[in-house]
Amino acid sequence: MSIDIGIIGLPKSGRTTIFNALTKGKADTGSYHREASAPHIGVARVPESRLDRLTDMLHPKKVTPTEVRYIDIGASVRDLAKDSGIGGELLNQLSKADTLINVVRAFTEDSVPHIEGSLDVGRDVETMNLELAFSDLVLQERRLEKIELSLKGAKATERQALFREQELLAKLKADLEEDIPLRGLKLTADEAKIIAHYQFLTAKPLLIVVNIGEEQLPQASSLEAELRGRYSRPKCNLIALCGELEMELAQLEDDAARELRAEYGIEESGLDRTIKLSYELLGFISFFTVVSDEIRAWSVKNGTSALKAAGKIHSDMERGFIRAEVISYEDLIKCGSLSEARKKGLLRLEGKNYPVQDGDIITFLFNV
Ligand SMILES: Nc1nc2c(ncn2[C@@H]2O[C@H](COP(=O)(O)OP(=O)(O)OP(=O)(O)O)[C@@H](O)[C@H]2O)c(=O)[nH]1
Ligand SMILES: [Mg+2]
Repeated sequence: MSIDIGIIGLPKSGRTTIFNALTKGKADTGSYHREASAPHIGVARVPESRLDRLTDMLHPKKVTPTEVRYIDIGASVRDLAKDSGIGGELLNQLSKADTLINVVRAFTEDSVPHIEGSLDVGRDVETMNLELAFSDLVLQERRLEKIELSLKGAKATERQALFREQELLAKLKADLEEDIPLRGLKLTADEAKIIAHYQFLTAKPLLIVVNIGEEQLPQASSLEAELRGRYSRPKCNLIALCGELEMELAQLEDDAARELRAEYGIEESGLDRTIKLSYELLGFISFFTVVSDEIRAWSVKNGTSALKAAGKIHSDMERGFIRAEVISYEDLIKCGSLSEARKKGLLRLEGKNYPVQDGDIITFLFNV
């Protein structure tokens, strides 16, 4: 399973630079006319220091981290929403993303002017929010028209469901028109189910990545704190980083990157923070499995039961689930090995309803 993150933002905000940094890629930046039909897609491992530590301790033959897939669509969401051809296809890809990153430009570069002619983080955040809302409104209106048509010929049994959907869509539309993104709404489980397949863009968690220039790095944390105070919302957070420097760092070996980061006074890689915050927004946690010389990291939503977690690995494991043998990451590190942990009685047996905890090391016992 991989997690999909869609990268959006205004032109020349540094989207492709940040995509390259995140994926250690080398996609062309600064290209003025790119084929709208060819988004950049790249895969990166989710940085997970606990996985590294477990690897050092258990010396497995194989280590499998979780993966994240980044998509830099390189086009305006508003334009895509109007287009039903190639644009529709691109929008479709964006709709499949689990979460979005909005790159907002704060760097100055005279050779590449900002498309609006000036820098204004607040204005650009708002512009993207409007583009996302616009796209959702187009979808809602199309669906509402279809419902009207279907209602004409619908049987009594179908009408109920159509009315419920109509009512809900009208409510969401009114909220959007009041500038309330769907991600901030408290929906009932029933409502969430009705709209899940629309994959509305404003329903997705959003991380605003403010792309600062190198000269702003000394003030990066205070700037970030200030902007976060202003623009963070439910399921919407903000981070400030220098895309260009992060791209350079991403091409270096770990040690060299650490040294350079220290020179700039950057404590933690901006990329690691980006993915961590995206995970937080999604409410994702990690658990680990150790099976025949392979250590593997898995991502699930916080609150996932042991049974469903087993199903992530293999449907047989869910079907034939017996028990889960669980130890917390901290306990395993203290013991130094699984056999030592077993001797000390620290391996717990948990049933199918056990809510998996972040950092759990789990062995599933199953029977097929
Ligand atoms: N000085 C400076 N320049 C940057 C920074 N980030 C990006 N740039 C430059 O800004 C230009 C645009 O960057 P891209 O990453 O291509 O931005 P984009 O949003 O993908 O742009 P388009 O897809 O072409 O609209 C490039 O020339 C980058 O080198 C930065 O942090 N500082
Ligand atoms: Mg680009």
